Amino acid sequence: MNPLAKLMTGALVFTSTCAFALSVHAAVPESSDPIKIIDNNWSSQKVLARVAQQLLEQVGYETRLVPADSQGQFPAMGLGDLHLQMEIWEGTMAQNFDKEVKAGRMTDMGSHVATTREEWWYPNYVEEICPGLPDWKALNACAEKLAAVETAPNARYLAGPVDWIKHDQERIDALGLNVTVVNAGSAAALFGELKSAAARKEPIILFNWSPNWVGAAFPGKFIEFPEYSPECVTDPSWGINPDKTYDCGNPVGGYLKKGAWSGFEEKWSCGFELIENISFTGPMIDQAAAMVDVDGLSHSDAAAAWIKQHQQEVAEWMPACAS
Ligand code: TMO
Repeated sequence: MNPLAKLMTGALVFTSTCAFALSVHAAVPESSDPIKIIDNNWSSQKVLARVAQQLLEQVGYETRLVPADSQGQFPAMGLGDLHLQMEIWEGTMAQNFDKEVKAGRMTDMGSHVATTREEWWYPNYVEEICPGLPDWKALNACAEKLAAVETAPNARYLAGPVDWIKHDQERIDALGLNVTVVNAGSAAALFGELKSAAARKEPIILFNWSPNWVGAAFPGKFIEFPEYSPECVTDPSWGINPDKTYDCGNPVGGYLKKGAWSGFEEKWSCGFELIENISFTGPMIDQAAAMVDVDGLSHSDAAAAWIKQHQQEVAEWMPACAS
């Protein structure tokens, strides 16, 4: 075969391969409707939602970030009004998420490598004020030392914003704790109080979680409540209080999942594959939060910097259909 004929045969094979590929896989994006990604109210979620957004846009999708609260987001995803959540925390969201998955309205897109804990927490110096911590049984004996003017003689517990439903009051009742819950207005307010209390070594007990940037900046511990079991929150007879639910702590080693509207896979199938492949480690989540809360980047700049820092993992997450 002369060189020209050879080239032409090659071109023909190339063209027909492409045509075949196109007839099997719809072009990306399969739909130009925007993928509505949920934007919650804590830093790692905001950054990693934008990481997902920037990666989906790289592949060719239209996206929107839509603010939603931790509980209302699930019925909205079930209805298809919202489409994607990158951080589903077992300790705050399992019940509402499971309900949508069981009804077939949401898809469980798998767990990240990272495991999670969401619990009452204190900076280490509080042990000097309340010996016996981290055991929860130490709390009542030092309630007055952990009190604030508005809670005395009860200890003050600084919880997160109200949409992070934590059932703190149920737990306080079930375990007979002399503690009053005060809700912070935002994650920034929560950790702002920690910062000023720690600067003056004042007692503080507050909600915290892991992975997060806080543990690296302020050494501290979670309070150890009776071990969590799913029956603890459904069966009053389970646990040390035979008449009440929530006589236990939050899950230790809880899951962190991705979840989507059940119609996502059919409508944006290549994007679905991409999200399925994504798996965050604990340190990846710590970094996402620290870029904003410690380094002061905006959420979208942090997402872009995060993607740069994790180029190798990102390349591995990109599915074949994206190229
Ligand atoms: C859902 N959160 C990480 C704030 O506990």
